[in-house]
Amino acid sequence: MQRYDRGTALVIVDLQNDFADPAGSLAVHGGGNLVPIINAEIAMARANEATIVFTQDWHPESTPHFANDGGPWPVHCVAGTWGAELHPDVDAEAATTAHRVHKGASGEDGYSGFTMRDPTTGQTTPTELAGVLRDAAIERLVICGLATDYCVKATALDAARLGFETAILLDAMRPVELNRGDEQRALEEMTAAGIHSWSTRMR
Ligand code: VGL
Ligand code: ZN
Repeated sequence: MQRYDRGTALVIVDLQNDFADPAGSLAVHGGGNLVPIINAEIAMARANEATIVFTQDWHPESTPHFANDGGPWPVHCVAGTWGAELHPDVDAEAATTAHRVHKGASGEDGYSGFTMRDPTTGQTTPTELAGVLRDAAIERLVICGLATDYCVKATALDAARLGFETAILLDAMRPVELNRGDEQRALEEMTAAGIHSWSTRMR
């Protein structure tokens, strides 16, 4: 089965230095190993005229998302810093030409590429992602990246809710696993939402 075509988008979640580089402030174990795997997906997606989208965590210096301000996370992916850049080994053509969705720029702490959540009111607002995909007549999404139990999960659940036929690439994602079992629970939640679990080795 052909994974990519014009009606499909490859959504690469938060493949940024702070998550994917061992020196990143929220380094995900094995995150850097994903880069060559995801580059192969990018090549396949491009060869079959699929749309490619990167999401990027894009925080202000101070936000309730960060431990300094009462949140769960160390400072990471501050807009415009090294940590917020895509990993330098990401396919250069895709990194320059693919659409990028920056999330959190106004201090929102949502994890999904589709929605942002105001940390004080709890209100969610959409990002441009759904519009970008609809404008390109996308019906199917293949999602990978970092991290399985936060931004990949939130993005995939929103995608399914919005009616996209959604699959995740199990060997092209890694969990934060703040609590033991988070990865497993995330995978179960996604399966229950009708999201397909694929591997990059399936052709
Ligand atoms: C993420 C924790 C905090 C993610 C983002 O990309 O999964 N995790 N911010
Ligand atoms: Zn974040």
